[in-house]
Amino acid sequence: MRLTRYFLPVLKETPSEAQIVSHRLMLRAGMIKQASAGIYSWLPLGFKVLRRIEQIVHEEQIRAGHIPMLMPTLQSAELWRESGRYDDYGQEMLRITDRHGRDMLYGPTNEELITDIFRAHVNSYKDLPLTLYHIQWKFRDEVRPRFGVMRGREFLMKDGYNFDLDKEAALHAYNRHLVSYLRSYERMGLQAIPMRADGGPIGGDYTHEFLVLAETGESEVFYDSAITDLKFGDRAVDYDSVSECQAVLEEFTSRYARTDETHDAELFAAQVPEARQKSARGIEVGQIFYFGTKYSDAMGATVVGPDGARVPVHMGSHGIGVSRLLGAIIEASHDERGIIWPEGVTPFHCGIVNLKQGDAAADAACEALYAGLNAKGMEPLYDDRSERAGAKFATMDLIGLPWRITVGPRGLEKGVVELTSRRTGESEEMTPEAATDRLAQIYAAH
Ligand code: P5A
Repeated sequence: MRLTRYFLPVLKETPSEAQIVSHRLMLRAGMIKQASAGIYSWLPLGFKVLRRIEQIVHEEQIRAGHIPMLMPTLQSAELWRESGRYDDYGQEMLRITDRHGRDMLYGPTNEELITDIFRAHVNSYKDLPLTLYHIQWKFRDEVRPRFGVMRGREFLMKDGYNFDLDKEAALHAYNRHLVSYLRSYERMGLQAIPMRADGGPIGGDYTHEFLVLAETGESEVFYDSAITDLKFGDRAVDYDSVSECQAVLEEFTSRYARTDETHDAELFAAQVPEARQKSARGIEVGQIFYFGTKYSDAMGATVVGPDGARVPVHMGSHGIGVSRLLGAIIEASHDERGIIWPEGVTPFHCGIVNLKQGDAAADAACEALYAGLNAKGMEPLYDDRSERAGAKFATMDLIGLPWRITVGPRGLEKGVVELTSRRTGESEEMTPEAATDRLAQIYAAH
């Protein structure tokens, strides 16, 4: 993409309404624009990152054997009356009446809708296990929407639902989700720690939240600091293997890590050596639940079991806060100049800065680099504006592309350009071909 043809409305001023750094930087970098309280338009740069995060979530869900689909945002109140949640959900649910006087709602989550699909089409235990998921907009009329996309009213969530014959099989689905979530967050450059939490309006008392530690997080958390040494890495886990998934769950959840909802000070003191007792704040980027037959009992979702009798299915649901993740990643990865995108989610693979737009050699070298990077499957953002070098660098630093190639007449006389890491600030001179190859190598790992 050439910057002169792109739509990147960066702001010079720091927006006063934004209290936390991710919100400020998303506004300044022209990624989002507030449409109304807690509701945002995704401008091209923000939309690109959102799509990259979605793509990682899709790939990892499909790898785990979960099946993508799409349910609507608007739902009928009838199903929610069946489960009993229409009244329970309270003010957070946006209720709508259509022209025929029918009660509708903008879905805050989809347990009812998916259970209705299941009961209409699945009849036998032979069709289990089954896990369906989608990535769809949700609406929760939060009392205090704040921090930009972090606590929105309209937000994008990946929500998955497992249907299993018994508790044991459903717990395997739970573990499978835990493994796939660990992989997904690490691909986004994040460490998200599973912590024992509370079921809230979704239900069930077996649930973990995934938290990214950050001072601006809304949750208070207590944990054994040894947990922060755990890495999922690139290990291969067989998602069909009960023991392999169970082993990962045990490795990542056996140490004390809880949100304030389930924190037990006595247990914390007894289990964790004092030097490793940490309390901090965290951003909840996902949550997994096992709630057994809560919805299948209420809505009559049964299957014919192996002995011919009908039994209610065991269920769980599993969510990732896709739009919130942009905020969480920025909170975890920025400096005073702007965002620093991890390679896994960056909107463009690198920036090309032309120090002397209009200089024949510099322009030609930038064009050749641009074509070469594209030919290797990368997407560069070429700053081809007639701006001062300082302004070009400031824009690149603000929008946070992990790599920048700087092209100027002086370097070109020696046949070199400069490759700079946004994270370390280190620069290296090399030929344009070498820079392209180096980036191709870096991105092959992502
Ligand atoms: C699990 C999937 C559920 O709704 N039902 C379907 C279950 N869980 S949850 O924990 O309530 O939400 C899942 C994730 O969505 C994100 N999230 C939000 N993101 C932005 N703004 C909000 N107002 C908001 N509310 C929830 C969180 O990341 C949460 O973990």
